[in-house]
Amino acid sequence: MSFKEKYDLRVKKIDAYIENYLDSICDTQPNFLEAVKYSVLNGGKRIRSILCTEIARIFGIDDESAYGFAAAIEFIHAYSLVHDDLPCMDDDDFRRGMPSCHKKFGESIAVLTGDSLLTLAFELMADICVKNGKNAAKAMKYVAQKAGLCGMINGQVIDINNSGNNKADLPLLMKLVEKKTSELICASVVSPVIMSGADEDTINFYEKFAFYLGIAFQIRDDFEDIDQDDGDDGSPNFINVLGIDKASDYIKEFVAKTDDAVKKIPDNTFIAELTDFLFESFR
Ligand code: GRG
Repeated sequence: MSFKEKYDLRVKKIDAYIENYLDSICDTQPNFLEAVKYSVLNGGKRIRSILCTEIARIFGIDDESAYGFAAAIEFIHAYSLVHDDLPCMDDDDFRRGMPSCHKKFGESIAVLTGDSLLTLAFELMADICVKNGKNAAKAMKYVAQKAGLCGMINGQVIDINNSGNNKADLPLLMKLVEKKTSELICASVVSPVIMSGADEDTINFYEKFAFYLGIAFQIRDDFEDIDQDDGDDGSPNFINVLGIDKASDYIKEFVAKTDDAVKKIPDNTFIAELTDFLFESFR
């Protein structure tokens, strides 16, 4: 099977899991369920959930727990995008090539869609904790820390605090990106490692891998924004802080660190193919 076929199959499996889950638990207003499904399922690369299920496979985690955590992290990611697009945040009319949630369903429904997705994520992970006990609870706490007050939301606050700051430097940008982008990627990679009961050194290794991958992923996203002429929204990014040449060098540095880490992951064929696919034009 080609990498593309393997990847598409995984996206299909995650999407089927998410759709099934939403249909099985939801007795809510039809327009609201439509907004929730629209925000999670319409497009998106599913990088976080694919990383989560693949690392879970490597660590021998059962499918129910792996898909539960993967879907929960996809819910958190989707909530962050819905809220980020709101007029009071980034004010984006489009997401994944389609009208953003508030453009299609109105602002009140978009706020509630994000709220529900975040709440659902914890309902779903809690189900797994009930079945799997302490290590799953530790993994859920880890996801909460990476997504919350000191994690991704903190990154969004750093971003808002620095909107229009044209004197932002690399340390500030790295802090912003570590929080806003890397931490949720870290939650995706490390939560199955924690669920497996792995030791501190192993957890630290996968945290580093996710950090390198997250930074490289964000620089890639910044390059894609200039390609799509969607570049400068006034927030610090790798292109406006470093310039194109230094940003190209910087992404190569982080892709190399990611590649080195991938080599140390056991049974790494798919992860290596995935990072090749993401970064092939940046080596
Ligand atoms: C509102 C709490 C809150 C946080 C918002 C995620 C985010 C923080 C803002 C969105 C804008 C942005 C560029 C975030 C950086 C992370 C990132 C690259 C998101 C896009 O992730 P992809 O490319 O998206 O995986 P898809 O659509 O493929 O799922």
